[in-house]
Amino acid sequence: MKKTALITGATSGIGEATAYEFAKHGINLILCGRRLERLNTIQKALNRLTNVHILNFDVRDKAKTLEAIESLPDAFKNIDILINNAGNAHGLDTINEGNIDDWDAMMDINVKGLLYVSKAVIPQMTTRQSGHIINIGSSAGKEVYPKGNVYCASKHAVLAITEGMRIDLNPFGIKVGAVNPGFVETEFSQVRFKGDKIAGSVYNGFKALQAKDIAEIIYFVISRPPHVNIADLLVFPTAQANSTIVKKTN
Ligand code: NDP
Ligand code: 8X3
Repeated sequence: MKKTALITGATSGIGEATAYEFAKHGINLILCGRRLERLNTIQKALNRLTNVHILNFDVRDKAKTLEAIESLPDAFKNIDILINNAGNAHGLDTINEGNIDDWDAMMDINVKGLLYVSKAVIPQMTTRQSGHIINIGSSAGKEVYPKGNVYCASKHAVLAITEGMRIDLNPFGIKVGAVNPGFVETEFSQVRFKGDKIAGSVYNGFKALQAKDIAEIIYFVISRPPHVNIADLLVFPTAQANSTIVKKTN
């Protein structure tokens, strides 16, 4: 039987690429995000390959998140795979210069939003005693880099939540894991730097990971046999050694 996956942050970058990768493999898709036009475009493109339902909500809005997932039509109600991907960095500042609204955004989206979506999906997985949850963490969840403070904290929280989920959902046979990328060339830096031209230079001088690279890894993780759970996966571009060391050509 065809599986159904819910992907948050499916309107760009890693989430969008994962939607394309899953569609290629015939997985039914529930695609989420705030930018409705993009959801419509992606749905149109992928409908040829699989069944696609879109949910348009902001993960910061607890009530809307629960309501949206509750509203799923019967054909999409049983979610086998949850990809908690929605998230971003907002700003790159020292803790003394950081912006409180940026801090709120990162904690509200990357941490609380992930929890709200999980809260809406987990009960049906525990009832069915099956399911697979992948949280998109980051290398920033493994180490703290200068000016990364709150973004790194949010991604450390994602990893702690992932471990907690794996423990608590273990009796129900639910797989839980994290995929933690280093630099991936998406809209991430446009968002972090609020459209400033510096965003365009983040990936200069080396070959960053592409969203498709991560999507293929996520598909690999979800396509392992039932007894195999990839609990935690860290992936860098070859040029990157850690959060601060990158071999550049210029
Ligand atoms: P993008 O900016 O390209 O994608 C972010 C996605 O998150 C968009 O689809 C966006 O959709 C969604 N999103 C953001 N805020 C909200 C919100 N409030 N409610 C609902 N959806 C939201 O970045 P990436 O693809 O790179 O990021 C995806 C994940 O990967 C993030 O969790 C990020 O932290 C993580 N990551 C990224 C790395 C990188 O270098 N790019 C490296 C390591 C981890 P919309 O705006 O339409 O709502
Ligand atoms: C994104 C990777 O190093 O830009 O999570 O924070 S980094």
